[in-house]
Amino acid sequence: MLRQDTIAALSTPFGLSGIGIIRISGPGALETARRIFKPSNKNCSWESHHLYHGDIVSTGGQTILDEVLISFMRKPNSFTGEDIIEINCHGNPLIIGSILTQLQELGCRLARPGEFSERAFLNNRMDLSQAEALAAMISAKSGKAYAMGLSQLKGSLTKEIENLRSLLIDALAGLEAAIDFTEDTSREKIPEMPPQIDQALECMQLLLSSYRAAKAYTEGVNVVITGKPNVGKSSLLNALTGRKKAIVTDIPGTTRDLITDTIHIGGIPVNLMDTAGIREPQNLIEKEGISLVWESLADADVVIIMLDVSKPLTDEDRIIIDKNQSGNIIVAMNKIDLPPAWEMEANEHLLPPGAKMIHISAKAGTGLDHLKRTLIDLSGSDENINTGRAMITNLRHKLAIEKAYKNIQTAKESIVHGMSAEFAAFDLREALDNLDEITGKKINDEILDKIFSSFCIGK
Ligand SMILES: Nc1nc2c(ncn2[C@@H]2O[C@H](COP(=O)(O)OP(=O)(O)OP(=O)(O)O)[C@@H](O)[C@H]2O)c(=O)[nH]1
Ligand SMILES: [Mg+2]
Repeated sequence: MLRQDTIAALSTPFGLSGIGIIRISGPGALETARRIFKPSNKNCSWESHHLYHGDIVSTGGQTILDEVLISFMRKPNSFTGEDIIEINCHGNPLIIGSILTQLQELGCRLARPGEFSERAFLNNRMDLSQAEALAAMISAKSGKAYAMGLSQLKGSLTKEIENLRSLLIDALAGLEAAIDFTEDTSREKIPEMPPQIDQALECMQLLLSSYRAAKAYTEGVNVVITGKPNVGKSSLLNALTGRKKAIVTDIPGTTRDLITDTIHIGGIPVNLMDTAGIREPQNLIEKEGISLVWESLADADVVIIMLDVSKPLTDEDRIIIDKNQSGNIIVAMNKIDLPPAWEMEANEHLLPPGAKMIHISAKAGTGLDHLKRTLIDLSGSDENINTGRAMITNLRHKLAIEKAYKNIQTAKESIVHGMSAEFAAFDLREALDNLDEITGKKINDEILDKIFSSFCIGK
């Protein structure tokens, strides 16, 4: 269904640059271009997918606003499936602003975030998972995340969902034969287990297990550094980032706020968070800082508990260890450049189960490579990940697959328990609906709006 209005937006970043690209999409795109563009060659025939040189002029035609290259992409062979005009003008916000104002005077509306992609989806140029892949590529924080987005844009996930759909449709056909039999004979026929059910469950398990590895590359790993005051948390943040991001002093309670920075280890974005030292707060500011630490610990993928080997263990250390008993934990024994005041070996029973112990000196830089490798090992990432295969990289898709998985399991159970085929058929249809949310075959407008409004303007 083609939209009636014509939209325009800058598709390149708003700032000083060599060129800026303004995109116009909709039924009025070509007519608008004719009124604003004065070709340098009189034979401008507006052939689709050709580039023309000339000037953008004010609507009266008296003032030249810029010298540009302009192209026309005739529907349906364009990104949105509508007529598109692209103006390559000079990248000065003043020029871009005046061209956009002219376009509005000629009846174009400024595009909302993601509106070009939304039109591409609504005009069946791509499915929803592909449109989301585009947004993910634009905001990718690592090369692998970009490659995963590209593979999804090329249809790897779409194909896998199609494959799952056909397995479920075949399974449904088998079950519906049993239902028809009952209607014909008034005798209940016990349905047989369609083999496609286990095949579908297996495919979905693979997809779901790809999510954790993909997430490390797409969203990064959230690492929180915690410990009592003065153990060297801020020193560690600075040592890992190579920047003086956090203030380091020998005064306990130096850090009050959460201080974050991102580094890349083996292509994985690692979001580091330095925190206030945990102890009985001595004032309101410190109290607020410490309550932020407890919140950030709840969202951490990996927690680094720092201990100072040069001073005896205290109750404050024990409280922090007690509060971090599960999850991915690294215990960083810091200040190994100083004489030790205690031996970890004698206190190993105090450590959280499964925690990795690493000896470091944040000041001297000792043990940091070991620490980085351990962070990556705990991130769930897979260096040899095949970014070309279908993967789940997006939480919305993961939740939809999980729902569909549950539907299929329920269908399987009702067949195992000899229940009427109608029950299993109902659950399989629910599973299909959940899968269709991923590609957008079936999705409500509110969710669509939410998805596209998170895209950037001009895409
Ligand atoms: N010798 C030695 N000193 C260190 C090491 N790491 C940190 N320090 C020193 O320990 C003191 C405290 O370091 P910070 O990094 O500020 O400690 P913190 O854990 O962030 O402290 P708060 O912000 O108060 O919670 C500073 O004087 C650092 O120079 C280390 O590996 N060896
Ligand atoms: Mg600090």
